[in-house]
Amino acid sequence: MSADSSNKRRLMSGPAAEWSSALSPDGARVAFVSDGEGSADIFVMNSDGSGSAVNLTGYGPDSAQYAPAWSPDGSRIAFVSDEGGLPNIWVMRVDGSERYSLTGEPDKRHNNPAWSPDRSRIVYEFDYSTRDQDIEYINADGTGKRTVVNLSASETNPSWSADGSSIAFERDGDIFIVGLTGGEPFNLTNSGTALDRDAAWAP
Ligand SMILES: [Ca+2]
Ligand SMILES: [Ca+2]
Repeated sequence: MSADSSNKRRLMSGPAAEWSSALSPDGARVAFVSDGEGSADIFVMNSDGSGSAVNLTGYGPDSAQYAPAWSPDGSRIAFVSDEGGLPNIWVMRVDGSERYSLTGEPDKRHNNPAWSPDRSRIVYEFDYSTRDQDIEYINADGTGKRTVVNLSASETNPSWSADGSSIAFERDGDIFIVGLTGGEPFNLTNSGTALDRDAAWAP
């Protein structure tokens, strides 16, 4: 797909809504969410539009799967699923096999997973209570859960720095950075009323 919008190509067509698209690390495939088969599911297809989209989460017509995040080596996808309870962070291979609940707390809400650059950990939002999300990370094998940030109000949309030493997140319309070795979160934008959204690290 070129930057020229005249060359944009729709990957799927029809009445279903698609959202939350994520390119694979090599750019060859795209994961996205569609409700075209009755509930939110994660599909993968070639980013050049060839072939057809494959539904990786067609199990359980009543459960929602969304927020796909590719592992840095492109072998796995972390995602959110409410299979068996409230939304948790799950991991599957890119063919949909070997899925498991990473966070394993069906009575708590989780959202927005992101892999560490060495793919050993996944950071995510943990919904301590309404309007008070916190940031946690967990090892990719489900061990070593740890709180990264637990402030009043909501910390959301975490992402890792390229060297894996820090995490960026949003809070009250600003972008903060926190080191994993401790210390206070640093307000990067401190913009008062302006809303700063969707922090992303330079590669
Ligand atoms: Ca589903
Ligand atoms: Ca909080």
